[in-house]
Amino acid sequence: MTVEDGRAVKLAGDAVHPFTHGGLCAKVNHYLDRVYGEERLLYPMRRTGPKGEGRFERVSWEEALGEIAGRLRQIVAEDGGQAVLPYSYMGTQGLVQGQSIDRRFFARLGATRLERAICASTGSSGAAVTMGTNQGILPEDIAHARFIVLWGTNTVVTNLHLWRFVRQAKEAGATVVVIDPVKTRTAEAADWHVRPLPGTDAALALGMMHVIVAEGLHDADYVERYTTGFDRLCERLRDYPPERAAELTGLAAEEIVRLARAYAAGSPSLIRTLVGMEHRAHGGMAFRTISCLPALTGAWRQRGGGLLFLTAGLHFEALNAEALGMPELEDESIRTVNMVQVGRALTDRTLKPPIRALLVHSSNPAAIAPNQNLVLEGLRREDLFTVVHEQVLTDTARHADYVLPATTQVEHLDLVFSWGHEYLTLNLPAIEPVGEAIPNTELFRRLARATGFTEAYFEDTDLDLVQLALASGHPHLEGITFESLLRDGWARLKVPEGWTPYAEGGFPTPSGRAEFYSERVARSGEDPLPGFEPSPESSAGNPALAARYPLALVTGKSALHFLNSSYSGLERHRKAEVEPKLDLSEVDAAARGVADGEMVRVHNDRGSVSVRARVGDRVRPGVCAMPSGWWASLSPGGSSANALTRDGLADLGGGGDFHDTLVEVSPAGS
Ligand SMILES: Nc1nc2c(c(=O)[nH]1)N[C@H]1C(S)=C(S)[C@@H](COP(=O)(O)OP(=O)(O)OC[C@H]3O[C@@H](n4cnc5c(=O)[nH]c(N)nc54)[C@H](O)[C@@H]3O)O[C@H]1N2
Ligand SMILES: Nc1nc2c(c(=O)[nH]1)N[C@H]1C(S)=C(S)[C@@H](COP(=O)(O)OP(=O)(O)OC[C@H]3O[C@@H](n4cnc5c(=O)[nH]c(N)nc54)[C@H](O)[C@@H]3O)O[C@H]1N2
Ligand SMILES: [Mo]
Repeated sequence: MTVEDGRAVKLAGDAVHPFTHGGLCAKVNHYLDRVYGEERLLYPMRRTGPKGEGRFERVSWEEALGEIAGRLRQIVAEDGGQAVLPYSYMGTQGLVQGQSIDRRFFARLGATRLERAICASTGSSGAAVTMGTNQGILPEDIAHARFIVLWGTNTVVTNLHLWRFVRQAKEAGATVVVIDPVKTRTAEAADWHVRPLPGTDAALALGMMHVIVAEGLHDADYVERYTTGFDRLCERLRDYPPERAAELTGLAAEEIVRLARAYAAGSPSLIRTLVGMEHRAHGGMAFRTISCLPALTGAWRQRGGGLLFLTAGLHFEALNAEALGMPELEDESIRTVNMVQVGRALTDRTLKPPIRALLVHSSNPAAIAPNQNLVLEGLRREDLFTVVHEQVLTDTARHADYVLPATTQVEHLDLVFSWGHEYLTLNLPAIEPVGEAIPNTELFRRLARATGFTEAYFEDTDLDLVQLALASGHPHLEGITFESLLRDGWARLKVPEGWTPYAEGGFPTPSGRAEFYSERVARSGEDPLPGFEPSPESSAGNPALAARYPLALVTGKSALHFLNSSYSGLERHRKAEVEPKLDLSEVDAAARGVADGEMVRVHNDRGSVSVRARVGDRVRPGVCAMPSGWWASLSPGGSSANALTRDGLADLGGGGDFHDTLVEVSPAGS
């Protein structure tokens, strides 16, 4: 950051950073818009109009905190701490601002506990059944792979920095396959786009495994030494010859055979996956099943082979995150609310006690949570006391009784882990807070004081918190200190170079092997083997519903300039995206009398969204897609993608099933 006279004037990436090479993405490129833009919230404000209208008056911090603390004390006295619900997620990707003093505050209050599982938890739990962990290889090692399957991930849009290493592999002769029901920018850049019906990946993986075993393409030695349950897996695979897998996935049997052979022959072969597949009723099972492939072929043996998913586990192993959030303060008998189902929690009149106060920071549930209309119904409750700590007036903040201004990344101290690489970053404040903004930590210190909490653990400074996180003694932090981070800005966790974590087995499962068959799952009464079931909201799983709503809707992160719903409030970023569009196949468009570029209504029993149709070959018949991330208030018709999405839970890990959504599309006005 270049700062002149106390004002940030220029932002650039660090050219020597081994992962980013100084590249900034389309979102962060104009981060200073977020810092100084007109949209920025500068002062505490109190609501003066009806909820959602967005009319507020400026108040002092003292007044705001006094009244908030008073209301909280009153609610806790009448109904107990559980009447208070915290809501926060990934607004700040850092450890200090993301999960520290706030956690202590809500634990001390005895508030309802929030299950934060909307991202990566289901996939991780699924992968862990097979591998014992979600930790695969290091991202840069994708450059060593020669057959790369980008399975349910839109790398060019969501993880641009990784693309550099994919390109390196491609230049060295690698084949890049994308498995995605949607023809994304990544699919366009790949050598081969495999386009299964949404939610059928487990069937595809089983079909591939059938071919691999039938043709003897598996690594019998690896299987023998480092896996368990192969014989039982083979029994299961009998149910998935390529013809059956083809029927379930909507692919040609020939393509499944070709993919299986090419994958098994790849040397090394790598599956790169992210969260695209997990937001489904059987998302955990999909990850569990796909994770069997590299164990079956022994792809783990070679550098660049195996599976690449998340690296966050490396950071959380190394750092002492618990010293920040102090989970030991939490009373585990207190109920939890899953963040995916916040709409249900806020509108459930049978809850005892009901949620009477909602405190939101670092998240925008009105845009990112499924079943948006139910969320908004909850937020509109006049008897719900809502406080939102934000940088901009989001749709969630518009419903608040008090909106409090939050600092941005350039105004506060943080220690930033990474979901996708092994570099730890020290985030130093470059400028003084703009207006009267304060960091999340400071908000909860002040709230604790105003509420009358006197525990010493509310006094930890942000610097104390950084030091606490670094003081774990973990070998991956060897030589990494606050001073070294201050000097260098970032540090590579001390994971060995050329790390091949499971080249010789050593999976952290109960058996120490990759588990095709899971004894633990068998004991829980669930399917001990990988398998496929159609989603309860799909044409195969619910034909009656599909008769009314025949199209499967995918709402991924196809907006290049948004980070979930962050940046969608900024004019420059929104203009760059122009408008949300619905991708529709020519067949489905013609059947509905919809022309390319025409406004349509996408609808189901949960809601209705107005968008412009983009007719072409981006989706196959029976499937449609539109971006998530748009705010309802800034969308045509006042609703965005999540107004349509399902708000059930996935089979594992507590994630949502919002991609299992059926809709109908009609010309606007019909
Ligand atoms: N530009 C941008 N980048 C981002 C984000 C953003 O909002 N915008 N968000 C960040 C976050 S929080 C995350 S978690 C990551 C997520 O990164 P990704 O997982 O790469 O992104 P998604 O769009 O969630 O899903 C990826 C793809 O999965 C496909 N998909 C949906 N259902 C299925 C299915 O059943 N099978 C298969 N095979 N594919 C399916 C979608 O069509 C989509 O193209 O991105 C991060 N990066
Ligand atoms: N339909 C559909 N829904 C989805 C997804 C999808 O693919 N499709 N993806 C899901 C996924 S993977 C994820 S991760 C979630 C993301 O859910 P969230 O983490 O809630 O994502 P954001 O929309 O980025 O909201 C973060 C908010 O925090 C604010 N903020 C940023 N920094 C700070 C700070 O320091 N302090 C405070 N107080 N506020 C701050 C930002 O301004 C922004 O409004 O969405 C999920 N929802
Ligand atoms: Mo995410």
